[in-house]
Amino acid sequence: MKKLGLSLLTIILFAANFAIADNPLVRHMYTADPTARVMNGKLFVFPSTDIKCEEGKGNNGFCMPNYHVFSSENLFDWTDHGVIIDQADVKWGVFDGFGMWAPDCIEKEGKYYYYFPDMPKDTTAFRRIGVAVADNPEGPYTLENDYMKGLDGIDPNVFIDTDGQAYLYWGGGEKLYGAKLKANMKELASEPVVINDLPSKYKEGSFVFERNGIYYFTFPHSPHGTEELAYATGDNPLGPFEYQGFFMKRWTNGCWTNHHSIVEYKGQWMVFYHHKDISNNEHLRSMCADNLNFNEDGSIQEVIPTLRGIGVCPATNEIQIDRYSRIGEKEIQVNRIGSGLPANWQLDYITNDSWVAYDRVNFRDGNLTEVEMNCASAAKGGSVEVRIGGATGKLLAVVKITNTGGWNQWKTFNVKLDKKVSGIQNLVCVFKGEEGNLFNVDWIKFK
Ligand code: FUB
Repeated sequence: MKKLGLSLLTIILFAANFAIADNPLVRHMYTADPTARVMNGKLFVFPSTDIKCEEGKGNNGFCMPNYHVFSSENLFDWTDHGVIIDQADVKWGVFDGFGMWAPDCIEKEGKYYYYFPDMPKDTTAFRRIGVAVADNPEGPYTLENDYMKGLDGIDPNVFIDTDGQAYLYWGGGEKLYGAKLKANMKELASEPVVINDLPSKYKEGSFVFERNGIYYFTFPHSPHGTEELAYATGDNPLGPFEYQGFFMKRWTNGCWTNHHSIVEYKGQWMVFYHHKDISNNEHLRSMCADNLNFNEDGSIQEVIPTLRGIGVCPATNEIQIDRYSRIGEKEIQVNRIGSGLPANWQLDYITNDSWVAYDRVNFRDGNLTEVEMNCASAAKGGSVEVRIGGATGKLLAVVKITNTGGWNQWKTFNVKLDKKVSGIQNLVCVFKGEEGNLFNVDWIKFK
């Protein structure tokens, strides 16, 4: 077994608090295939990493060199704990294969078991699955010297049943597989079985969980070309399962993959998934999350992906209202500010009487007295009615915006609040002015 020499150093170098939330969750790098797990009372997310491919590298257009881990307690501020496993650390893997596809990690008896696919040096398969073990979710992880025996394929997923028995699932193609794991979590304890009665066509990315005695076998599936998130249910971790249909529609704007995990945190179920929000390139993906709800009979309600995502935003943050929850009838465009990372967006082409709502802002105990907005305008400007509840809800303040010298010349405007506001509220900004485009908005913040 090899201790990761890189890990401690990279944890120290990269560990930084990125006060970001909404969707996508991480904006300073590309993250795909997120597995979310509750560990030590926090939510940890184990995604893969997308980078731009040099010619001839990686497979299927993906170049994936390493794994980071992220955590959050409030679902709003995410900490990047840095690289926990790099392709160069995997003894049995091609050191520059860029084949570190979707991973998973699970806690058992105080140890954290990390499962990942990599291209094997011995060329016996497209991908083999490796294991690394740590005392903490954020590492350092100790890698096994060799890959797991008796299986090959992509997208490992682990599930531990209420009786303590662990299962491994994997595969991509027409078939997905599962098997019991030994107590050491590093070897199969049973022959792999094909998960039965799933629809034909390409499937991958299994994610299994149990709720109220129902075992959910969830998976990305491509009956119509690109992947929708679908599920089947059963009474046992290895089936038989009955196919139930999709719970998240496929992307229709040119992102072939989706890959997800489902977790309950502080009483709310959520689905973590990926899209190409920042890059508009299906090989440079970004992880997102949204709430997920069940019907009385245990069926999963359709999840409609949002910009707003999960979590409560502190009113004192730079609130990115371009990640709005709702928008009025009048169109407002959302465009990137610059093209580099970390990604940032603006509300663009704002006209009179348009509005956006940004749900779940925490105004705490009501001691905030001022509002600030970062705006740009090459026109006359206008004003922003800062309200809570709805577009005609309680008016907190009116912020006057003047010409700043250009549509990219950003300036902060501020005004005292006319009314006190406390607790968690839905914030609404109603835009007012004369004809044409008024101003652009980057963020709003309370002091
Ligand atoms: O990220 C590479 C591959 O794309 C994953 O392993 C699949 O699940 C799909 O998301």
